[in-house]
Parts: sequence; C-alpha cells; structure tokens
Amino acid sequence: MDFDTSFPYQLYLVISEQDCRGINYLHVAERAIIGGVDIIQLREKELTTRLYLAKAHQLKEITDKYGIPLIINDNLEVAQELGAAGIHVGNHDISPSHIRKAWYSPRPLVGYSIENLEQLKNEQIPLSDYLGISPVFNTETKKDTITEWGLEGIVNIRQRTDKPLVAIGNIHIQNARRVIQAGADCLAVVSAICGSENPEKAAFELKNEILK
Ligand code: TZP
Ligand code: MG
Repeated sequence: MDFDTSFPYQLYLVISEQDCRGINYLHVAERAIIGGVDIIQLREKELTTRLYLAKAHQLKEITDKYGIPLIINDNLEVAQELGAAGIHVGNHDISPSHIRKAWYSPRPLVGYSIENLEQLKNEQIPLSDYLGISPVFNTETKKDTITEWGLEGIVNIRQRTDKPLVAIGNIHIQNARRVIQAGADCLAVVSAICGSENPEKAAFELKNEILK
C-alpha cells in the first residue's frame, strides 16, 4: 500500500503493549482507528527484533484492514521486513539519511523528532517527511526530556520550517485545540487514548478538537 508522503494525517496514535495497561493493544488500536486515528506508530523499546516484528505483523493486519499507515519506532530491520509505511527516529537513533540510503522502495515515510532548535538546520530535515515536536509538555510516558517545547516552542518551530509538524507529549482533550492553534498539523498521543477506558471515544473527541 502506498501512503501519502505529504502527510495529511491529523491524529497519530503511538502505541506499545505496556502503555495499554492490560487491555489488548490490538483492540485499543482498532477502536482508536474507528474513533478517528489516522496513523499509528508501534513503539516497543524492550523487545528483541523477532518479537517486535511478530507484534508489528499483528498490528499491521489491523492498519491494513482500515487502510492507514503503520510506522515503526527506531528499528529499521523491523520496519523493512514488515513492509511498514515508514519509520520514526529521534535525534540519537539511526538518521533519516541512513534510512533513505538503506530503504528507498517503496518510499517510506520518515519521521524525525526535534529535541533542540539546532536540529532544524541539519541535513536530516529535508530528508524527513514530518517532524516530531518532542515533547510539547513533560510526560510520565517518556522521561528523558531535553526541551519541553510548550506552545511557544511550536510557534517558534512553525516559523522556521514548512515541514508537517507532529506534536507529542502530554497532549489531551483540554490542550489539544491550543496545540493545533500554535501551529501543529497533527497530534500524537499515547496515554490520552491507550490510558482511556474508551479508546474509540477518546480518539473521536480528540479528532473533533482538531477539526473544530
Ligand atoms: N515522544 C515524546 S513524548 C512521548 C514520546 C513517545 C510520549 C507521549 O506520551 P503521552 O502519554 O501522550 O504523553
Ligand atoms: Mg527513538
């Protein structure tokens, strides 16, 4: 399946089994898609490549069923082997330039997290399809924060690049609208959906905030 590299996606679910706190992550993913999630990233940190790939295959059955892209966090081998729609990497992972050299057909979506303003000048930016603003707000889900961008950080980054901006970090129903108004194109969440008793409703309500 070919996906749009212009990145028309607005609600991005970042999921791991652990973040779903005992509820089946495949169930969470499916309900979230029905609610309005339009792209999913599998982000497993503790798994071997073999187990990561097995989990990714299960999730891809669902994303394929609904025709939405599945992105793999960090692991190029898993992403390529799976035939994922793309890969998301941070500042200290393999670089977008490495990814483009190793994987060019079909062209993957490449996401790159921005943790400091200097990165916006580096050669990885033009090679990325979207930039993660990471994190917008401090979060219990990921604690190795370099810069807590805040809304002013989004405004600042928006002024410096035309790349699609994916905001992540403690985004929920109460701040979603403001994050979009600050200049983000897409909201990425873990807890707001994975930690909800009703992932479909949570996704639906977040999507409505974006579309308002
Ligand atoms: N990258 C920056 S913050 C974050 C990631 C993966 C976690 C976001 O989780 P939550 O629960 O939506 O704050
Ligand atoms: Mg990473």
